[in-house]
Amino acid sequence: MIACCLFDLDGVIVDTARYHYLAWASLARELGFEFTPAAGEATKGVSRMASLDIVLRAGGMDNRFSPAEKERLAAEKNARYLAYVASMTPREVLPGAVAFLRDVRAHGVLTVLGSASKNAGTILDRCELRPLFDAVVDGTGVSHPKPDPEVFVKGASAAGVRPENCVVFEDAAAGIEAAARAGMRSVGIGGSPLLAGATMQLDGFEGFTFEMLCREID
Ligand code: B16
Ligand code: MG
Repeated sequence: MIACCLFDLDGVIVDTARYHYLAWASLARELGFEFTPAAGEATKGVSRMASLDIVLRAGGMDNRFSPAEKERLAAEKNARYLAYVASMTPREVLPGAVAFLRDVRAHGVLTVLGSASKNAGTILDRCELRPLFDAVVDGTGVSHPKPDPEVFVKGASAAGVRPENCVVFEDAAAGIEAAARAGMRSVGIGGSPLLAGATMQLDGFEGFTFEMLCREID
């Protein structure tokens, strides 16, 4: 039985993954190296500071900066990222995501956001998505980033649903691992081979329905 669907935000509901990448890449360029899209994959679903470490490692700059300098670099990246977010509109919600959220809710199943992002609230407001979620757990409310299961455990508990009755929708390997560690089934979104550990995979939500989900994994 599925009683709650938990959704990652970046790369699942909205395409902010490319804004994260563009902001990191421009920071890297300023530091004197190229941060490739392939290297950027590893930052998906990972917290801001852990992403910064991935970026610096890619440029061979692991031990170059003090903690205070790293805070400044992360703040600079966030400012660049927020410049993209500021002009987001509901048109940037990924195809089929709103229809699927509505369909899930029409079946009496709870919908919860489980995102690592500290900017999730801003994005939900810009894209007019808040009314589609029964609860929101984001980077402002968790202390252990994915692949730690905390964000999904808190989401399920906010919904009052047991983990075995939850399904997580994720575009990042760290999120699929977090779901498994929380004892939840998962749907890997986007077709990356890195999501092979998910219960099932889906290219995107277009044409996908709650009944199809139940048929596949329930
Ligand atoms: P912020 P998700 C994650 O969001 C992103 O995938 C990841 O790239 C980002 O580093 C992380 O949020 C933190 O984001 O800097 O906005 O706090 O995929 O878990 O919704
Ligand atoms: Mg994501």
